[in-house]
Amino acid sequence: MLLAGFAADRASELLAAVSAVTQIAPFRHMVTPGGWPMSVAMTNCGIAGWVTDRSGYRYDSVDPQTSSPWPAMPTCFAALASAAAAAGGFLGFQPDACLINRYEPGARLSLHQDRNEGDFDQPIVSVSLGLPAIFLWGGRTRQDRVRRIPLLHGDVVVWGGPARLTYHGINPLKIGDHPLTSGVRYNLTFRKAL
Ligand code: MD6
Ligand code: FE
Repeated sequence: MLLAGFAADRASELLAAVSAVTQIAPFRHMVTPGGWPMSVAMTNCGIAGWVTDRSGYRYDSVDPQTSSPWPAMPTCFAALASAAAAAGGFLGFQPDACLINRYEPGARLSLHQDRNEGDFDQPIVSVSLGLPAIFLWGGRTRQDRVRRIPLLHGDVVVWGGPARLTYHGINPLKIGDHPLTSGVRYNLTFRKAL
């Protein structure tokens, strides 16, 4: 479910919290199991963080770059995620992990499933901030045809139930200038990882 503009009125508070998190756990280009640095810069907050390196994808309670726990989830993050999930029909969603993605022009996320979480009955809540992007929404297999859905500043996608393992991705970001984020797009994806 796309909740258009659901987070728009809280965007500056959310972006201030992103800035606070990234002073403790900086954005970095993680390496895929195949050995290539990702074009999207990532960090996490919450009790678990999604990481990738040569050994694979996993959730880790410690930031491998600092050997410290990930920063706590900001209160405004958790509140938004629960409210959006409820608006999407998932009552009682309490995320324990938030992956924060930063896209610069040209950065992309190839088609993937989110399947490192423990409980596929829990939805994912995804928040777009800053520059627009084209979201690729496929089907249950990589071969299914893909729809292209523009995601704008403040949009929230709530994703669960039969759609939980849908293949998805983000097209290469186009150059732009946004009043709140200048030349980048941020995406917050909230999960129940553990
Ligand atoms: C992004 N989002 O929007 C990347 N995953 O930048 C995701 O990969 C994603 O938006 C699972 C559920 C929702 C998402
Ligand atoms: Fe994903």
